[in-house]
Amino acid sequence: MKVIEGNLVSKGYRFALVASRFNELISRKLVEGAVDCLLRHEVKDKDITVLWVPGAFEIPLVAQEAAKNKNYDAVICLGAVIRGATPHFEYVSAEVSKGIAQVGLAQSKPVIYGILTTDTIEQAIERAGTKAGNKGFAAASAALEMLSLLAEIR
Ligand code: INI
Repeated sequence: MKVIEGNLVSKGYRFALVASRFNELISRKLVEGAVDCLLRHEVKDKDITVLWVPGAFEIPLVAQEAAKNKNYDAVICLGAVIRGATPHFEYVSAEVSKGIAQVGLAQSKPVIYGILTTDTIEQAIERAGTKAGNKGFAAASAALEMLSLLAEIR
């Protein structure tokens, strides 16, 4: 049996974080969590670029530009889509999920989905550095693992 799996060791990789200003209180915490994870896995500060977009809906386009760019090995998408009184949530969350998946496949690079989709602000806060951890940290960890796994396979 042969098992191939990634580790969390960065080998000089460069990361683009694409973050949404909408629900910025939450997004900033996700960015902080992702940066914390990367720095603690010995990624250099100069190898992290944060790209702010207006809202989650705009994330896929900028993620695509970043993924196409040879200066970035992985793209980490961060934001929070929180359900409101209208169907807006459904449209934004559907598009951002589909768009991020498409970019990763089209560019053959890790494009990580660190988007919270929650019913309430409280649920988002819980996942942005309080009792349910920090989804930004987990997204950065997934990026490291995917880079290592892809390097092994390739
Ligand atoms: N953008 C978000 O990032 N989160 C949300 O919860 C959200 N809601 O619910 O409206 C949201 N809307 C803005 C959207 O992403 C676009 O920026 C806007 O529609 C302009 O295209």
